[in-house]
Amino acid sequence: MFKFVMQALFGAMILSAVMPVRASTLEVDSGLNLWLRADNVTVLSGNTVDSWQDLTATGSGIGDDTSQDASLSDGGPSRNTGVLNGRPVVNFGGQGAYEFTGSLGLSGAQDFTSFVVARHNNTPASNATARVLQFGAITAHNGGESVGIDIGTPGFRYNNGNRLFDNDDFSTTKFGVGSWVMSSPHTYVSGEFALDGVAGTQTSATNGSNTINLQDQGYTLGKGIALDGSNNNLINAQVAEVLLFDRVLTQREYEQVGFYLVHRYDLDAQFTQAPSVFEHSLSNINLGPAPASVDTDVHESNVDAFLFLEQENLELTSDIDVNIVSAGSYTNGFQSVAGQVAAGTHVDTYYLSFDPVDDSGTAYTVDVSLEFSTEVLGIITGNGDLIATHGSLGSGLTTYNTDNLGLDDNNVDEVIWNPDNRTLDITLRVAGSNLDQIRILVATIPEPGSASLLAVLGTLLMRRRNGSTVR
Ligand SMILES: [Ca+2]
Ligand SMILES: [Ca+2]
Ligand SMILES: [Ca+2]
Repeated sequence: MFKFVMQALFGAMILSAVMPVRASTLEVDSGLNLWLRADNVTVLSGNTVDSWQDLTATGSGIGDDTSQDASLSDGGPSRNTGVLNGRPVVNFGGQGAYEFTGSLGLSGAQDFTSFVVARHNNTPASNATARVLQFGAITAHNGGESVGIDIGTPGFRYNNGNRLFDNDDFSTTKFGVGSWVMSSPHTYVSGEFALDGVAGTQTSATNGSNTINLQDQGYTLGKGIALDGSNNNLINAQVAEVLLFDRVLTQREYEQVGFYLVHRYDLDAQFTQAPSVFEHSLSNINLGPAPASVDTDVHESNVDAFLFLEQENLELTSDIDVNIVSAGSYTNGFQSVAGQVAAGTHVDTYYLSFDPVDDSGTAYTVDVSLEFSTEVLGIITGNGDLIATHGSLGSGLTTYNTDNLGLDDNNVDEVIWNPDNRTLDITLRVAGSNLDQIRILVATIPEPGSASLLAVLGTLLMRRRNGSTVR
């Protein structure tokens, strides 16, 4: 009731809590040219899949924002519902496949990263050249100017050569997440395959120094194109999702995409390195490179706070003074040191900033709820304590304000650290040209194998209680 009164006073009109929709979110879309999911297919008569929609379609605002939908080129594939964690798959029976002929936006000596979630219908050995994706010279079908991404014996095939891997293949009993990464110098040596986040071991390479040199003529899905233009390497497998980026992802981005797929399909795979946001309803969040500045009047909004990741997996080299160190409800004492996070602890640091556009003196209030995937260890709310830790805990990429920026003992600013040690409910009130900023230290996600994977996959979940749903 107190918050309702304050919000009414300050003009924030939305009263009800905004609960997030629990759905997996892909956090990496820069350079994403093609994104196919089996729940986005057009189904004609029976279960036959007529076309498979590219989720980066024109108007989506995702990735290349260009439609490259796959059209059925031969009969056969069907959509089977409820196969994988309740989600559908497209089932290729070894007879039908898809094509898109047109510009895909990849050409020449090209970096790329592709992810595929798939399972074989029969033994991989009997389908060794099964080709889930081929892109390049699709209409000219010049085999030297396209690349095949294979899931039988997994690897790359292009330009009269190949690089193949022994990674137990994609199974008939378990869906796997395959990833194919091509980087400079764009020879077979620089093509890397991994299954379920584990790097494959090369078993053979033919003409390994040949470089990739793509013609930009589209792609085939579930088959390859032979030199005479006929189909080859048709797959007999189920495919849930395909992503193709026109670049090499950072390690962090790679882990985030893997995380997304594992979470979406409830898979057993080792993408555990990066904290990530799977579900949230706030747009003002930045887990990529830190911003250049959070100084006064840079990231402004009258209704939103802004959160970004400052550092991850930072080992503290000294004890860090914090103003809140345990669960409770706090409305004052924000400038007092309440405890420490000990040297040697590995932390991720986040910075939350509220900076209204209107600096005239009108007061603005926001309520923010954060749910982290790991435990909160301490919160810095004091002006001097924030400034003292900009250098050690902040981002080296970011310019910070160095004066009045901590929380106030005015009984409006409030931090509720909930007993689960993962969720925070925070109220910030700012008037004039001031800022409310706090720094949050959370435990770094453990390395693979050191803790229950699914326990930490969960969420860094963010919702804004007094604002409209963003997505
Ligand atoms: Ca596209
Ligand atoms: Ca301002
Ligand atoms: Ca304040």
